[in-house]
Amino acid sequence: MPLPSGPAGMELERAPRRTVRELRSLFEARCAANSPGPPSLGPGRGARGPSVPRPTVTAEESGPGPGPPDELLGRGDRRTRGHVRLEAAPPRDPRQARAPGPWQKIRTMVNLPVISPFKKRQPWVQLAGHTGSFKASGTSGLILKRCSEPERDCLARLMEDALRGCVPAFHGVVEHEGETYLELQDLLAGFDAPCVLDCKMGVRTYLEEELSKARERPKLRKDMYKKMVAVDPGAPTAQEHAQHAVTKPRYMQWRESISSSTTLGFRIEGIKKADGSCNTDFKTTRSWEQVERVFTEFLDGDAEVLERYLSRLRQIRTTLDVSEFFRRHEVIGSSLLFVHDRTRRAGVWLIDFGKTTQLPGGQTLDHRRPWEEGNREDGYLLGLDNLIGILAGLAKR
Ligand code: I3P
Repeated sequence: MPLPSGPAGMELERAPRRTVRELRSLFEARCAANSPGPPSLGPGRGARGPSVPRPTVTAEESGPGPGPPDELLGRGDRRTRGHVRLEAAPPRDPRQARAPGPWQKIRTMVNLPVISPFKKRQPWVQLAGHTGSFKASGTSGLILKRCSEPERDCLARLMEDALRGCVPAFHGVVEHEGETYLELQDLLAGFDAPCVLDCKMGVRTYLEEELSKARERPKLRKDMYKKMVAVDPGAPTAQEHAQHAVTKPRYMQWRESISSSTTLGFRIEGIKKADGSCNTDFKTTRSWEQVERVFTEFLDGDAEVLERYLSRLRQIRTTLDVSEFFRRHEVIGSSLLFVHDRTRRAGVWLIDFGKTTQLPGGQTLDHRRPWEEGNREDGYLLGLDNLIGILAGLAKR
């Protein structure tokens, strides 16, 4: 792994006391630009139902972030601080095991609980995706993400693929308070006040399946119409204005066209800075130059972090070339998560596989050809090459 090692954990920083209502409005506003937030956050995507996988991977292979203690990785129906383990990953290399600290360690997780985990459901900060998908794990270095079968199946396959060091380690499925969760490596563990950027990959953010369903049974979305009008009152057609609603594919295609998705093959979804401030206002960040400006601000002039990101992106690029998983899946709605901190530790991971779909009957994709309905291309490599081009351009300055 080219990722430098860093501190394994941090002491718990208690967030200032706020009422639940304050917290909810603060965070459900999805981190309006420059609003103060808790020290870490990340992406999260929706969940679509329970289930049961089984793979494992070492923390070493998955980049920074400690793995769970071995005693929590045994098989069977075990309880771990309120979790029932439905199925566990096989035992890992004992060198990766870490004894719990003398007192509660912070879990700088992709989503950080504002107060203490499990006492009650807490608001979570997310840069993108559906809210409420994450929970603290009872195990340091891990987080829980609401289980969706497609994502569980992808993660299980990824643990057996060349890409397994490029995604969060998947430790199995647990149940907590009647809900089923994926137990995942906390990618922010060990970072010191991490800066995080979520970049959604691909020229397309909806499945072909969603398109055909919408055609068969058009479902009108008033919420999406509202989001559209908020950005551009002139965007809806006369009919959409009259209905005060748009279909989901129409909204998603419009989102792709006003951002860099359609042209560059990726878009920036959100950024969280070291001071906790977040910005998710990138809907119209579209051109190469606009994206350059966002990365320049995110990197804050740190050439070393930039080099680390570039080298990690190139490593991911090389790995994608040999990944069977990548060849055989339509990768939709997945992000690259960039994380660095003031110690200049830096990493990038592929995350969010809820809409990543295995192709039928040995079909493969090249992830670069233009998408035409039926060919299922996603433009992932177009996006990755452009991202590498943008960062390489910045490195030369
Ligand atoms: C959302 C975004 C999500 C999508 C969600 C959209 O739009 O495109 O990716 O979820 O659809 O509302 P925005 O970023 O502009 O808020 P999926 O990727 O899971 O489809 P949803 O509202 O149907 O969940």
